[in-house]
Amino acid sequence: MSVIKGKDRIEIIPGDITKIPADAIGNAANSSLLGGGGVDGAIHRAGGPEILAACQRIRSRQGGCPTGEAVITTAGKLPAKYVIHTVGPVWRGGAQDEPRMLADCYRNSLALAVAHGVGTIAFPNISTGVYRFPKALAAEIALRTVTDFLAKDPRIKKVIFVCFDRENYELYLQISAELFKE
Ligand code: AR6
Repeated sequence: MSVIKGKDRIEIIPGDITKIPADAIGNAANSSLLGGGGVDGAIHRAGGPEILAACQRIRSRQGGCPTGEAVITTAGKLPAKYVIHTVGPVWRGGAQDEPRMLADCYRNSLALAVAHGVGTIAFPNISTGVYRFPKALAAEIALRTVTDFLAKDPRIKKVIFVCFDRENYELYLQISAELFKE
């Protein structure tokens, strides 16, 4: 019997996550859930006001989203079905539990994806823009956390890391080659 391990279900591509027709795309949001710049701004702009309206309903229910946690909404006009909004940690030097909080973003997003029957999910490089998380460390955490999750849970069929900037794309290729070498 062949066991499909985590790494076989991971893809790394350059590009814009708003264009990806996955079941779900991740958003690097902030705890207000009211939108912002970077990938968050791009998702709200391209997906239209339905996404913000859904975020506002979540806010009135639970008052925002704490760092490391995730919430799910419609993807509005995007080709994806859902947006999973997660709040990455702001990098403050690394001694404030930032690595664990970043891993929590990926784990909690994947758990929410599974709960909604998502088969394919695309992630941006959470926290590596405005929140200044060092890109190489963030890539290693993202790849390790997702691979570990996939190895234990067969329900997610594919995770696509969508790298908007060339530096992240090259780091993901390089770090995945190191992590996954036989
Ligand atoms: N598709 C994929 N990735 C993108 C796109 C895109 N269209 N646009 C940017 N990126 P950032 P953060 C990449 O700053 O660091 C927002 O204002 C970008 O190259 O979007 O988690 C929120 O509201 C970078 O690698 O998110 C929060 O306040 C990555 O997305 C705050 O920024 C993350 O950069 C969150 O900061």
